[in-house]
Amino acid sequence: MRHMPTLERLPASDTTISDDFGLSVIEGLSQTQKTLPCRYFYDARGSSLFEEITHLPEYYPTRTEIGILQTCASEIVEGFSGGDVLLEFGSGSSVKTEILLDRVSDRVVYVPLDVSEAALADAAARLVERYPALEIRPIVADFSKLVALPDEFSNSRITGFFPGSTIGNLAPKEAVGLLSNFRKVLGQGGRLIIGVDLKKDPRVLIRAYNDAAGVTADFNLNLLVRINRELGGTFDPEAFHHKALYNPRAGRIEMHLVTDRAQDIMACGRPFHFSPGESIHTENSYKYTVPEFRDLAEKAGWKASRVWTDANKQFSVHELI
Ligand code: SAH
Ligand code: AVI
Repeated sequence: MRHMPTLERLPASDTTISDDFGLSVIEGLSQTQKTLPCRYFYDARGSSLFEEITHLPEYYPTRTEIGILQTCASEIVEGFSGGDVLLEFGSGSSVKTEILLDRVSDRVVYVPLDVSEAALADAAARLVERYPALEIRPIVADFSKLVALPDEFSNSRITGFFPGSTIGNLAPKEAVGLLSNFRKVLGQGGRLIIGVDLKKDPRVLIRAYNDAAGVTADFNLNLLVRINRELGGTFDPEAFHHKALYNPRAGRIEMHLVTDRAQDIMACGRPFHFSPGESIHTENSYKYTVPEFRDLAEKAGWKASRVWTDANKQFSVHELI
């Protein structure tokens, strides 16, 4: 049995992941429209609930993107050679990565990067067994705060991989900033393969974020459980319910946690008041058309190159160079 790779923490981010949580909660719950950043969904339970979401019949993005990758993976990895690096941002379970790795013949280095230590550890344990020749260098970090990669990669050719439409969880302006920073971090000769969910019939979108089994609701409510555990919160998760809506003007799904009654809760040692019907806005999931996304990528300094979609134009995978 091979040893588990050690999880690396980048100097710029090792203090930010947990320490930022309290500050973000205080800031978010102090606003008129209360908000919480969606990156905090992913504690161990949140990562496992997300994994469950990806198998739900209503949640089409994962299986659709997998289908696309199965058809274009050989084109994506063409030209990979020994020592090249595949760096996955928000790698989660790394399931989609296997589609690429299965088609690479040379020895590449795989760098999964995620805020969720639990997801990274599970994925690395599976991949070391499945790919005995693969070098894996997991990094625990917030991709929005990346300054530079470890020095050892400074002379490597790096392909960034950002599947899952995680880019949609950022507002378009922030998405431009993130993609522009990824371009800097990936360096000369870097390219990015990115999955982007497409605009479609809002009924399909709403179903995907309102599954009948209630897994997305649990995923959303788990954020309150995490605040209670890690920040001394006094939320009663049963006093809130999950709501997902499509905002057509912004082109995004919004997830909220709504309370029907007045409540006073404590978190981080501070009081927060909720009026009846008030919500916490916990996530946006922006949807794009192919031209809209190509424009956004070009605003970030990338050249939009190849693009692959499924036959029903539900999801897209872009190559940015
Ligand atoms: N890439 C996988 C997982 C997508 S879920 C897939 O396509 O199925 C989104 C992943 O991004 C989660 O694993 C979450 O922990 C991670 N994530 C979310 N915000 C992040 C951030 N700011 N920095 C690093 N990882 C983040
Ligand atoms: C990770 N991200 C792209 C998912 C999405 O679809 O926005 C997270 C998610 N939220 C609810 N369901 C899935």
